[in-house]
Amino acid sequence: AFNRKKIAVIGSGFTGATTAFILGQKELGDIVLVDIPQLENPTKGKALDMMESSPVLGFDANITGTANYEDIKDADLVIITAGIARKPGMSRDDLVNTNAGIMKSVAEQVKTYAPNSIVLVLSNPVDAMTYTFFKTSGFPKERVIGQSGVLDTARFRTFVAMELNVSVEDVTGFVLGGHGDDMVPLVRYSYAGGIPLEKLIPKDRLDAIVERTRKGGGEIVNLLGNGSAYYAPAASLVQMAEAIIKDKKRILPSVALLQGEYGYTDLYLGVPTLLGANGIEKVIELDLTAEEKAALDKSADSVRSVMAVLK
Ligand code: PYR
Repeated sequence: AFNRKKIAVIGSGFTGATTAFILGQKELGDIVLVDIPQLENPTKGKALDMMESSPVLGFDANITGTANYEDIKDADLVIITAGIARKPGMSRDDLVNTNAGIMKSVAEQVKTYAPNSIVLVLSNPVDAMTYTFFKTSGFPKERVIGQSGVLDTARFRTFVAMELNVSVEDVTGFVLGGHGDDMVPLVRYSYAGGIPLEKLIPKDRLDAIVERTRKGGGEIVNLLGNGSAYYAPAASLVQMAEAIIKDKKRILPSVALLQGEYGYTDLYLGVPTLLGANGIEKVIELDLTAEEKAALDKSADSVRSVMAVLK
């Protein structure tokens, strides 16, 4: 029999719901949207509302809402968006204690009901939360993956396309490191239509784009006034989900467990990876200049100091 993939989305807030909606539209599988018992009815309502859009938009996917983790049984892919979001004035790191508690309880449930799933983590601070899921679940590292670089690169690509007035599709970007203000956008590896950006954009403008990318999450937090970004984060999760579900072997940045790569050990950090049916099939290592490595070290130190709060 040909079965649709089963995708569980944990957390039915703006990000989780948007993710489910895009997954449905792309017909990547049947979707179970999960939230806490106090939100059971709103979660069921959002799922049913999405289902009712499917005849109009023209997609087939069962989308259901639940507060019962048994409903994620044998999911192929689990996407975790659960947790509180930051408000203006907060950094992602201010969320660490609250969201670590949530992440541990989610990890126990996923381990019980979907022990063979591949897991994508979005909850912030994402590097530390991905590590928390990894430790709590005992899943192999290939199957515990965080999302940050696809989003950070998407922001970079957007700003470059706006600057050059060219298609976003022709712009590639490359961001390494933790999902914080000291992430490392690598201009040297970024192109528009195959042309290095350094040949197309003056240095001061490019520096400004790098800076805006670093603070891109905060820019949205300040504009929204009460919560953080969700459209671009959801789209980024779906791109990673698609790479895995369709075994596309895409080279995308992931938050991956490093065991020696880039000189770091026992640390989840954003690096280029090969994503396919087995999850992270490879961490791609690059030669970095001394300056780039120093920037990455600084970002890794920031992630470690957040992790230290947890221990
Ligand atoms: C961001 O918008 O970058 C988040 O981390 C939510």
